[in-house]
Amino acid sequence: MSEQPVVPDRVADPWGRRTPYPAGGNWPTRVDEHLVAGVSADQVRQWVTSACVLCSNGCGLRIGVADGRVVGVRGQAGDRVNRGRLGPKGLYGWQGQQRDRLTTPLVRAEGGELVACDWDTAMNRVVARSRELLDRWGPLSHAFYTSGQLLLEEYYTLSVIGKAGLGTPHMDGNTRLCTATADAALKESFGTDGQPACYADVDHCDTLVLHGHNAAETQTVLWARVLDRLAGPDRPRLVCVDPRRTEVARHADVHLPVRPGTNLALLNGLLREVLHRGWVDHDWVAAHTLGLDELARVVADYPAGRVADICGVSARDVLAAAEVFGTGQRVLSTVLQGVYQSHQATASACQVNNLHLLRGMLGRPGCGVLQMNGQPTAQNTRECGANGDLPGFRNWANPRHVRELAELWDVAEETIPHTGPPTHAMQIFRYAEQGSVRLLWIAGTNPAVSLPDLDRVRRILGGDTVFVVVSDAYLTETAELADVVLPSALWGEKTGTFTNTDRTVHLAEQAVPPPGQARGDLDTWLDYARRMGFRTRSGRPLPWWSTPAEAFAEWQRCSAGRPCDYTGMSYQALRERHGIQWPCTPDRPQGTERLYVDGVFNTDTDYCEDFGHELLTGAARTEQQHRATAPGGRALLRAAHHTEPPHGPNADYPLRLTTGRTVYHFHTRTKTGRAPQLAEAAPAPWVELSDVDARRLGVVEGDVVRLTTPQGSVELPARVVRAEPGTVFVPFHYGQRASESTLDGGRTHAANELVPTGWDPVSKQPVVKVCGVRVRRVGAGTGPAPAPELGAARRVVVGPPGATAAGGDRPCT
Ligand SMILES: Nc1nc2c(c(=O)[nH]1)N[C@H]1C(S)=C(S)[C@@H](COP(=O)(O)OP(=O)(O)OC[C@H]3O[C@@H](n4cnc5c(=O)[nH]c(N)nc54)[C@H](O)[C@@H]3O)O[C@H]1N2
Ligand SMILES: Nc1nc2c(c(=O)[nH]1)N[C@H]1C(S)=C(S)[C@@H](COP(=O)(O)OP(=O)(O)OC[C@H]3O[C@@H](n4cnc5c(=O)[nH]c(N)nc54)[C@H](O)[C@@H]3O)O[C@H]1N2
Ligand code: SF4
Ligand SMILES: [Mo]
Repeated sequence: MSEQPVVPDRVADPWGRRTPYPAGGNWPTRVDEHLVAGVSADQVRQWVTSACVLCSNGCGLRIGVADGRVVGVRGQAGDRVNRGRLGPKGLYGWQGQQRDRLTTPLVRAEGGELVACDWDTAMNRVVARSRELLDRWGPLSHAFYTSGQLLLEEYYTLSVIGKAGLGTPHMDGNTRLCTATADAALKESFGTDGQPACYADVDHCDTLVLHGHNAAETQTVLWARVLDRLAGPDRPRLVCVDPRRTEVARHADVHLPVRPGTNLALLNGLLREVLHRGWVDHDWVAAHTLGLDELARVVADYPAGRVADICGVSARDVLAAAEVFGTGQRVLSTVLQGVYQSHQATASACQVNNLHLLRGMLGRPGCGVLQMNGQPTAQNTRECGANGDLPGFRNWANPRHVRELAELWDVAEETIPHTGPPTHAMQIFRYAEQGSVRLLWIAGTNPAVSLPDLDRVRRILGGDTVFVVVSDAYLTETAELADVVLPSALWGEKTGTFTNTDRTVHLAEQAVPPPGQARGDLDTWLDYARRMGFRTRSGRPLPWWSTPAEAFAEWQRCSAGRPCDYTGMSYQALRERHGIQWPCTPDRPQGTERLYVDGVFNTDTDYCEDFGHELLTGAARTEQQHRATAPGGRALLRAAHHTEPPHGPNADYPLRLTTGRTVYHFHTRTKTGRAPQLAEAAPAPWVELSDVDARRLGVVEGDVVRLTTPQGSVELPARVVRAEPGTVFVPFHYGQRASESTLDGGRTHAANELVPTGWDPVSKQPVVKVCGVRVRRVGAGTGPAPAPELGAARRVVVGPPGATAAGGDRPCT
């Protein structure tokens, strides 16, 4: 055990030194620290409580402040999530906050350019337009598209403004692109959102199954925990389902490199084996679930041979994976974007829940499902209703839930939108395109890089049908298209809470003031509400709170009695305990490690968050239909047949394009692209081609290739990797702006130039993991592709720097 900080190089080694431990042991502490050059730990005047906001792991840390500026970070030794560790983004990413910041509001001038102004000018412009539209067109003219990266207090406040002030159902987060499927699958199977398992289950499990989750690159500290178990005395078995040869795949006992878009066939096949081989806890299933007969009937059609044909893997490996899962005594499964960003996303994610339900493998140490989150605060977007849902996992179709909120907010029930489902992000953009959404407020997201079909997104945002307000800290690709840009304070410049994947809530305190006139989003939205004059029935200003602490207290009231109950927490307790898991009530102040330990689920008709959907079509079920099945606390085994991806490969576009992440960058790189260590580690985009496809196309490492889909085409240097043929991967991080120094002529090479619009019928999550693509060689490059030399992008061949694959290179083991 070491509590002495180590000063690591997390670019060369993203996971750091091993600290092996046995099953049931405590994950040892290892404190990682990074201070800017020239500053030593004893020069740090203040260490401020916080947690990392560069992924959903939510690693506890402290922010080092000297001379009024942030000079470094140190992992929090006592934190249950990371025990002191930080990955590359956590250690270095914050430095990007110190460059190129917006310091004044901007408004679009007569001549079309954005010009600096003061807050009054900018807010007056927003409020004048907002009033005019409300008077003439009503609340449906307004939409909000926000984030999974703001703070709980901000989401809750926005949610109240949107639902009780304006009364618009058009509110969503970029969580729609991120974890809408986690949310949907948890509701379908268990009745409400809420993560059943927790990270401590890594300590106890004997088997791990990662579905479409490149944890090694996307939750590096979670992966370090797994590596420490793999290196310890009771090594758990590991199954990896991922088309690419990721770091996870390299460590796996069984790697299933499924074709993108075929998860459901595989999962149905695994379920069939589990049933067939009798790896089922029949008593538990009878007592705690509904729907076994239907599930058994559907999955009977997926023998291993058929699954192998659909997924492009060997039947032997399918059976081997089923056996590992079926014979494990403590199995932990994780699910992420390889499943969520696909056309049958919710149906597939539900099958992972089903695998665990069949084996009664939930709610015990080492047993459970992590329907992962991606963004640091995505859980709060969902629980506060900034994704359009009603706060506290309330059900919009349940009149009693609507009444509770109307009483809490002191507004008329009719004000709160509840006559239909909330409007999902892609539909909001469609309404903006058609002209019925006339004011679109975008905060904490960069859709001009992250949404599918960018050409269309730019046309919508840049057109004159919709007045676009952007709250961001940088002049992003999206902000450039706005009518008004509001400069935002970032992490460390404001105070509030957020909740990670395993329900751990952290307090993130203000360490330094924001630059120039930048402001926290809470202040911006409260300012808007005040200027609009929103009131409760009794005439109080709505919202009536002003500070983060007051907003938190209001949220606690709203969460009372719901699954995400925060009533037993306080800022002080969070400061002292570095992370508390909800539900946390006055009689359970320590929080709750696992949900559903008693096998009772949140499916009671009066309590559940949703009455469920037909998984294949997305058709919603009514309260009456739900009540008729009388789930009464039992989990629901939901089934569906596999279908081919609608935009999948065809004769013109024969390969499968999939998109995703590299370890060094966060999304559209507004922070990581400005942090020197990370920017240098992955300076520009590339495309990964399998060695087999590369040979067929006459492509060697570093050659420039053109990728074409019906949406568009981009040219990128090729990284040749060892992988099953047929799949092509492009990182989605690289838009136009954050790559100033590295891209030719400012052209965008964003993956989303290529990706068509489409979404899962239940969660409405856009499909960005599979579409058909054509690849052609354009010419020789200038050396190896600018891709990392580790993780899934690792080269098949290595040579001296600057060398191409031809001549003298040796195979990489
Ligand atoms: N370094 C880094 N870390 C991050 C982020 C980041 O931008 N950078 N973002 C955070 C966020 S918001 C998110 S949502 C998470 C995402 O974390 P992940 O989901 O782990 O990341 P992705 O790279 O999007 O996709 C994971 C894997 O899905 C695989 N895949 C593609 N198609 C399929 C398929 O059909 N089936 C299966 N089984 N797998 C498939 C891809 O090959 C890829 O390796 O990462 C979080 N952490
Ligand atoms: N092709 C393809 N597309 C994808 C994905 C993929 O795998 N492939 N993944 C999808 C997923 S999972 C995600 S999560 C999205 C991410 O997509 P985006 O959300 O568009 O990506 P970010 O770069 O994180 O954008 C967040 C923005 O918020 C700003 N910001 C940060 N903190 C604050 C704050 O406190 N206040 C305000 N106002 N602004 C702030 C940042 O500067 C940045 O501009 O991309 C999605 N798009
Ligand atoms: S694993 Fe995620 S939360 Fe932890 S340091 Fe890395 S980016 Fe931050
Ligand atoms: Mo995400």
